[in-house]
Amino acid sequence: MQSAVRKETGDIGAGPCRPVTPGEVAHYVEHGWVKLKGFVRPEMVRIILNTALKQMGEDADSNAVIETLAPGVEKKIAYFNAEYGGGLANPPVRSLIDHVGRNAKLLMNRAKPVGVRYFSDFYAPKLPSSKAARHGGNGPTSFHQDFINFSVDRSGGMTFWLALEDYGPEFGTMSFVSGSHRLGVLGNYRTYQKGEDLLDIYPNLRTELGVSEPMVYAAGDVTVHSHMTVHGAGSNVTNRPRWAYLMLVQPVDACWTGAPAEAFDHTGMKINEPLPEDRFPSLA
Ligand SMILES: O=C(O)CCC(=O)C(=O)O
Repeated sequence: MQSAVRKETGDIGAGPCRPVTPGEVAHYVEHGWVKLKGFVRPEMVRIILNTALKQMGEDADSNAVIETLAPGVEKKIAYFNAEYGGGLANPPVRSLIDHVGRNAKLLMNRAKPVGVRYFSDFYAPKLPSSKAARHGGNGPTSFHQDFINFSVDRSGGMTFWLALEDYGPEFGTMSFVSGSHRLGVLGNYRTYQKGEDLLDIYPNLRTELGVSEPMVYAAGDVTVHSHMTVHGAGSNVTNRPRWAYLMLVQPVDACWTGAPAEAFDHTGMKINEPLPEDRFPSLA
């Protein structure tokens, strides 16, 4: 059943990206994901790609190796080589993150509107599968949901996935299971057995909901997915990295559950309280 789209989108002003349209909000509400063509301006895409190249090298594999994210949680995953983006401290990128927050508020579409806060930003290059990689990140992205990894007490969070160059399916672009954002929590990808993913555990999703074609992105295109939406990607079978920059937001009233968090350091945080404003600023 499609929820009603509750808010007017309106003009959010000129900036590093365009505003989402009412049609895009309706698509996100119905399917749990949406593609925003030409969302980020080319100058901003260039700034982000240049910063990523400086931090990670042309091969996207020259950044420092970090072994663990939290006790018992390995950083190395097949999906991509994640590197913190530091966007809040970089004025032009901070401006993009602020606009992402304002657009996320429109997409979130809560009946009683709430604000949106920054959650994280990182580069997520998928490395070529034909080459050895110091960080991993050169495999497929198993079909999964994000929500359970984030240790927050409510859904509503979403990821803006920005393509920094033009990429088709051969680079390992994402597919989405439309409508899966309404299914509840389906497990943590870290529990999957080797070679298994969420669609092996819940095979009915393929037939009952269907899996989208892998996305085709031009530089500056964004897909937004709810942290409840099942998504995955193939390997990058080209000979160069697939550069993406991810900006994640949460509803402002989301509270830390107290579970050890792999996405952030919970030092000083209080169980059942909203994420602290100094590290997770309100954006909209
Ligand atoms: O970039 C990918 O291949 C996967 C991205 C992803 O899993 C996410 O944004 O949650």
